[in-house]
Amino acid sequence: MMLNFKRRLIPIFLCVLTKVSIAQEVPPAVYPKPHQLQVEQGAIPRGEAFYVKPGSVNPELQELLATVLKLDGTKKALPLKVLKGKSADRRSGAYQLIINKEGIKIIAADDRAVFYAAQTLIQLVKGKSTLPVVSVTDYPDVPFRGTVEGFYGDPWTQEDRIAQLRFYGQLKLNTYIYGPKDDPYHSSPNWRLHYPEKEEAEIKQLVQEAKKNYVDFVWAIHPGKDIKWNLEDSTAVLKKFEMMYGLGVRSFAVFFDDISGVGTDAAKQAGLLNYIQYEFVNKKKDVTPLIMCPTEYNKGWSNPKPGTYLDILGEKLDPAIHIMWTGNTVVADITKEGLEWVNKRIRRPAFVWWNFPVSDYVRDHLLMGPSYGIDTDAQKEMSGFVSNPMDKAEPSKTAIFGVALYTWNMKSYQPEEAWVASHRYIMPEAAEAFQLFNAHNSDPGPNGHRYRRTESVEMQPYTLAFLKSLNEGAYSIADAGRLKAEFQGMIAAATEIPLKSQNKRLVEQIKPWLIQFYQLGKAGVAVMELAENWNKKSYTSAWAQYLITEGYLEKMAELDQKMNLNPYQPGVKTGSLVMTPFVKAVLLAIGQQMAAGNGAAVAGGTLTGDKDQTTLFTNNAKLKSQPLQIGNQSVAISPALETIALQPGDYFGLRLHSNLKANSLSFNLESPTLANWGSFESSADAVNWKPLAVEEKKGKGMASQLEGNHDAYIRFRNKSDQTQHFYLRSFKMEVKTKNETDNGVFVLDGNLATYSTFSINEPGLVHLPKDFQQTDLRLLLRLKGETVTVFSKDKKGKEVILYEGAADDIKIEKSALKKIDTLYFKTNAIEQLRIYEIAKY
Ligand code: LOG
Repeated sequence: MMLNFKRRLIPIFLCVLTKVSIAQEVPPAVYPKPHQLQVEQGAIPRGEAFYVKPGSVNPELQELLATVLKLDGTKKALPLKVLKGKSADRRSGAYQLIINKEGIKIIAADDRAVFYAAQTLIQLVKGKSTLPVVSVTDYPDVPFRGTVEGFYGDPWTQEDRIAQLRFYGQLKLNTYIYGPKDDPYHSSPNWRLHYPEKEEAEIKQLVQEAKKNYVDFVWAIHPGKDIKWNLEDSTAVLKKFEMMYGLGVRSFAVFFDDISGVGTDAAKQAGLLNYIQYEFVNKKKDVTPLIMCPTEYNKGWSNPKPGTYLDILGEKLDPAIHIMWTGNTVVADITKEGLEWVNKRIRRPAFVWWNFPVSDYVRDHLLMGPSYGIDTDAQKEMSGFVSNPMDKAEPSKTAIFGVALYTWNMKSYQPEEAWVASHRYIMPEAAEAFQLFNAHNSDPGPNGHRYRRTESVEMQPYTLAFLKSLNEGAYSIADAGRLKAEFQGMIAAATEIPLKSQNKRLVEQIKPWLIQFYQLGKAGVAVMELAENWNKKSYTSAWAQYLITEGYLEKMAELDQKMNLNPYQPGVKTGSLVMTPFVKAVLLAIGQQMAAGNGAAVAGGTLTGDKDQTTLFTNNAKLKSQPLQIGNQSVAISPALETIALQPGDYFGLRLHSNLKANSLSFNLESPTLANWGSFESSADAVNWKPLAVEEKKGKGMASQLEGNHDAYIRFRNKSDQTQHFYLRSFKMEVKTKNETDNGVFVLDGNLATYSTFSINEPGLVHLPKDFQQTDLRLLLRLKGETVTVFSKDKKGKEVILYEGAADDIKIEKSALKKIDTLYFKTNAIEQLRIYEIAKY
């Protein structure tokens, strides 16, 4: 990769030199892409001094322009003229920038537009020795563009937010909505209270920073969990807004998402918002239009019947107030048709709350892929578009960059192109490495919202082709080469990013994933080397390589247990859609071929994995796609963030793999009245159920007396005749393997994914079936340098040693196996050593 980069640098360097000599440089790309940018012949030297008529430009903007221009020219110098309020296009942010032999002219709709013209100018001259002769006509497609800090989990830090606001200014984003779910002063219990002094000072500072970057700092309140529809609470909201106004806030929002109970009443919500509109916004004069997030904020969760929630809002809510909308589901693509559907009901263009790249429902993943699935035909259907990002602010910039380009100039938006450009913009020091990392860290994995993203797009065809040929007993050199290079690229990228990136905060926030990515690169290189050796029929080195690959995968599993521990989706997943499964599939396929003996391909080329699986067991639509978290000794249903409604008779629980038995169950369903409406039950066949005794308080509790219960099904059921609401905070079972199985099962199953163990305390033993007694045998072990003694016993019970040593791959000749039906394994090792397979040579 490094070589590649250097090779590319040289021609660029030469081209700059030649261009300078004819006094014309190609201006760099401007982001977001201007609507019109015309470059003409000629250039003005950067050293040229410009004259600014005193008082004609606001001092802060003059200071900004002075970072790239000399503005100390006399009256005779070329003029820099700013004509504010003179633009034909009245939209906030619309500007014209004209640079030619007569000087520089900025014609702008407002101060924000002057600021944007300056941003364009800065990008045009950055790193250049001349000013181009250009004429730019530019304006935003979407009036309100930016982000909503609206996720669950650790809110962004002050530094993160300041860095974001600067990033927004440079990319012409004008909206930042402050609404972190886990700020208790934004939501319950403290939405009625003053912020503590420290937080007040921080918000003040943010408002100032936002102002400098022409970003509206929108402060949102989330009162719906415990609001009472009376004058006291309406006044409480108003009072809180007054407090925030006192800190400098001039933009406000009210969120009613993810609540249940009385707070969800559309007419009451509209009443409160209208009250704020009349008593606050209209009176203040300098407050921007209110924004509200409805309770039914996506099509999937809204009542389709005419005259219900959304229609009530549409009819009652003051037309000046914006209504947010996440699309057809919570996490969804944004389509013109989808927006048309809701706009009809709410009687205004929706203000889009795009739940990307937010990762609060898949906390073990990063969403670093392109911003795609947003309709470039939907400009007229939206009044605003904000992205809900990850709790990791810096890495979220990749997606936000795309949103900036999309909302400014929708028709020209190309997701892939924007994504590639974002890497150069965000991490110029290691752009290619960053892109490679991001390419393999984009899919959220299976999740309750059923939202998926493409991942490893470039590599996927190679992985498919390689696996196909492998399963046909062949080996594709070209595919292997490309894949191995990619895995080496991963190792290099994981090393290069922390070394070269100037953005230490970004590196810190993706660090667990970088560590995991490095391991994946190692595992990938090892598995490709295994394939190489296996193809060359060097079986012994192939077995060594098998163990090395497996070692890296085990290391990944270990890191997944140790890093990013959170109660929702703990762990760190990388390359989880394509590259990690690929490594595992190659290992499995070659392992199967090895176990089959003689390196012959398995008939038909298909793998016989274990069909039996632990599964979620439910009849509730909202819970159906909730993934499971399967650990070594535990199974949990991935927690959900929103309230869940359980109809009478609805249930959810787990069905265990036939090889597992339950040890204990722990749960937290956050319902104070749980005992009155719910019951825990177990069953062997999902037909006959018996009650399960639990200790429970306010919906939280345990069933620890599961000893002796071998039932495969455990569930929780709504036994009442009413719909009940609860939160799925946790539902977890500790499990044990039923270990009565004969050792021989694992060692003779033709599957290298299973194995038996032995140690100094537990010698091993394998009964050999008839057909294994008349042939040379190959023993595949993992000894980690320890010594094994393989022996049989004669009629008198005396040990007959067949092998003694530390080799992982042992051949035992047919001649030594006469009349032997049992192999014994012993060692002095304390650690458990493994017998993977006994195969026929
Ligand atoms: C929440 C939001 C959360 C997001 C993704 C909205 C309007 N509300 O399901 O806080 O970050 O989904 O998990 C939401 O999207 N609820």
